[in-house]
Amino acid sequence: MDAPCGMADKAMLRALRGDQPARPPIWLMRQAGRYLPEYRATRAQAGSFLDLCYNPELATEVTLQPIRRFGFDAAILFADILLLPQALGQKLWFAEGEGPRLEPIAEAGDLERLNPVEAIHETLAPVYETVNRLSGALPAETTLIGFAGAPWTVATYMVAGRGGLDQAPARKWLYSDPAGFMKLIDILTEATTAYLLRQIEAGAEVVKVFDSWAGALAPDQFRTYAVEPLRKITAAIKAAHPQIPVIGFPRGAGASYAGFARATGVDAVALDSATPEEWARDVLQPDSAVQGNLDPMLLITGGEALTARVERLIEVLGQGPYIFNLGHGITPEADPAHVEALVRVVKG
Ligand code: 1CP
Repeated sequence: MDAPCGMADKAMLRALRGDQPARPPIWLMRQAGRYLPEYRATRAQAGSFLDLCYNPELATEVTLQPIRRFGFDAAILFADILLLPQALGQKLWFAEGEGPRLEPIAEAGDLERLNPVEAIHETLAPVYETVNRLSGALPAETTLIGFAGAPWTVATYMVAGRGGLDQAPARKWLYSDPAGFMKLIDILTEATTAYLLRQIEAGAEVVKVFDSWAGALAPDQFRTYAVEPLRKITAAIKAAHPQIPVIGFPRGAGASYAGFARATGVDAVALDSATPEEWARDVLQPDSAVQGNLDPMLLITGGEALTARVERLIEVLGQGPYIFNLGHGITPEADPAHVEALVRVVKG
C-alpha cells in the first residue's frame, strides 16, 4: 500500500493498518517502570507515584526513558488507569509498597456522589499536557500511545477499593443489582470515551484500552461488560477520528478472544501469555492485527529460553499484522540487559 509520508510510515501504525513491515514493531507494557534505575530516580524526585502521574515534565521524562535506552517503536503515555476514578471524584491513594487504594463505591446510591463526566478534564489536564509534550519530543519514527482502563476493569477497582485476585466485590454487585452496576459501567464508558478523545486531541496516535480483569467474566457477562462498552468507545473514537487505531486488551478472555475485534471494532487485540500463537494466527489475525504475548517472566530469567520464545512468536505471528509485546506488564525484577537482548532479536 502507498503510504503518505510522515505519520503513516511508522512501523507501529503500519502494523495496525494491517500491513506487514519488514520486522514487527516492538514496545512493552509497563516499559517505563521500576526495573529501570532512571525511573526510580525520577519517581523519587517526583515524591509519590501520583505526583509523578500529574507532573507533565517528569511524566514526559519517564515515558521517554525506555525509548532512549531501547529504541522501542512506540511510547505509552505515563499515567494510570485509576486516574479516571479519581477525576470522577473518588478518593485515590497509593499505599507505599502495597498498591492502589480507593474509597470503595458499594452501591448504586454512591454513584450520585461522583462528578459529572464533563468535570474530569480539570483533574486530567496535566495528563493531556504530558501527551502534548510527548508528541513534540518523540523521535519521528516512534508512535505515541494513549490509554485508559476498560470500564469493567476500572469498575473492579472502584468497587473493591483495591486490587484483588477474584474481583469478587464487583462480581457480587453485578449479580445482585445488574441495573445499578450497569449505571457505573455506563458512566465509565462515557468518561473513558471523553478521556481518550482528549488524549487524541493532545497528540496520541493510537489508544489502548486495558481490560486486565476481563478473564473474571462469564461468557454472557463478557459480552455485556467487556465487548459492548468497548464497542461504544471505539465507535465514538472512530466517528471523531477515523484514522486513529484502537487496541483492545481483554486479558484472560480465553475462547472469547475469538470474534472480539469484529464485535468491538478495534484494530488490534493484545494477547495474554496463555493464548496459543498458532490459534491466534489462524483465528484472530484474519480479523485484526495482534499484539503480544511473551511471558514477562522471561525478562527476569533471559538466556536461550528467551531467545527461543521470541523467535517462535515472530515465526508464527510475523506472517500477519503483528506487534511484538509481552502478555502482561513488565515486572520490577526484569533485567534491563534481557530487555536489550530482546530488542536485538526482534530488530534482527
Ligand atoms: O511504584 C510505582 O512506580 C507504581 C507502579 C505503577 C506503574 C509504573 C503503577 C501502579 N502504575 C504504573 C503505570 C501504568 N499503569 C502505566 C504506564 C505506562 C506503561 O505501560 O509504561 C499503565 C499503562 C498502567 C495501567 C494499569 N494500571 C493497569 C492495566 C494494565 C495491567 O497491568 O494490567 C492496571 C490494572 C493498573 C492498576 C495499577 N496501578 C499500579 C499498580 C501496582 C496497579 C495494579 C494494582 C493491583 O491490581 O493490585
